[in-house]
Amino acid sequence: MKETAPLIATQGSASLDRRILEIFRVRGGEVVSGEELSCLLKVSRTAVWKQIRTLKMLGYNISAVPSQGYRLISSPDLLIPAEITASLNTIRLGSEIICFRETGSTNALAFKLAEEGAVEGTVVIADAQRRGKGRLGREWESPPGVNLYCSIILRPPIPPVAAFQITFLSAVAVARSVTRCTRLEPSIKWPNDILVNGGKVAGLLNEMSAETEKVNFIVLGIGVNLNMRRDQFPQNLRHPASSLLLEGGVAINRTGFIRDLLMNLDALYDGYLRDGYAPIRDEWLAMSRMAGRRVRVTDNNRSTEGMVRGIDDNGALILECAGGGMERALTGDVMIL
Ligand code: BT5
Repeated sequence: MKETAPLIATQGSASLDRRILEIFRVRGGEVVSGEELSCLLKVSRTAVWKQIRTLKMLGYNISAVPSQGYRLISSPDLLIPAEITASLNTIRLGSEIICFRETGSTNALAFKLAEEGAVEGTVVIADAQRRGKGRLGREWESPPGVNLYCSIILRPPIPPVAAFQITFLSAVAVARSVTRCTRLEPSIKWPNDILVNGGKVAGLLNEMSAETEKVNFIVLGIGVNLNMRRDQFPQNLRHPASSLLLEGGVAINRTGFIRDLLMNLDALYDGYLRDGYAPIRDEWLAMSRMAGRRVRVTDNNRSTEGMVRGIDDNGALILECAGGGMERALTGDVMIL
């Protein structure tokens, strides 16, 4: 499949697949005739039949009842715009949703689209990534069919020094979704990991294009291990890693999760534009459960140990070191001791 070939094209609010699925949903499992579908959708019966055939190839179980019509029996957990936008209630996020069966990196693609002028709220999702990116040139393991890999374009009217606030905002959104979609208790590990029972279940990679005074755009890259199995993790991970399935014992519906995540991000972003960073910082601190813990921060070859006392207005971790002196860590990896 071509690098940029969408799984199903970008959703327009009126795409045929989405409208057919909506009709099936409203009818709640009833048979709908081809003629009625063609009337409601204002397309030919052949166009209806072709779209039904495409949906079946994607894994929708649609039965054709002779001389009566079609009935939707079950839907696959497919990351496609038609499913994600159903009952998606957002102000900015999801204005465009583009889904790929596979791509190199959703962040790389979203960055390119943003440079070409993609609107704020554009979401790029892939079922699998060949070169999923972590921070500092690291790799993000991205097998197909089990997880969420998405990148969201934002254009906040903020200076580049404030961009870290958006990273904190996205960590809070992911943690909220984990809480809502499971019975698990996530915690945020500075600066960008989401942990459950000490295992990393999600990572964030936010990339920015900026001028001296202003951000042009930020790409929020979010990878969440939803249904990844133990054998799908590589051996040599830096920190313990896990998935929501492994921790909670229950498979997570990917479409439901991304929908919830987009709604959380949207609400938090709207609040951020209105009320600023303080509420985000407070929620981040509450969810980080790091205050008062002893940690070691490693940045290149430098390592600092101390007790976490909070985060400052630049997103730096404030550490109280042996002897009582305070140190700030703005970048690096943190290990809880
Ligand atoms: C991150 O980097 O945690 C950021 C990950 C961001 C991934 C998303 S997926 C959608 C979007 N598109 C992209 O191309 N990227 C973003 P970092 O803190 O540097 O952690 C990377 C390290 O975590 C690796 O070096 C591995 O040790 C480990 N790792 C790799 N894959 C993992 C996985 N699936 N789950 C947990 N840990 C993983």
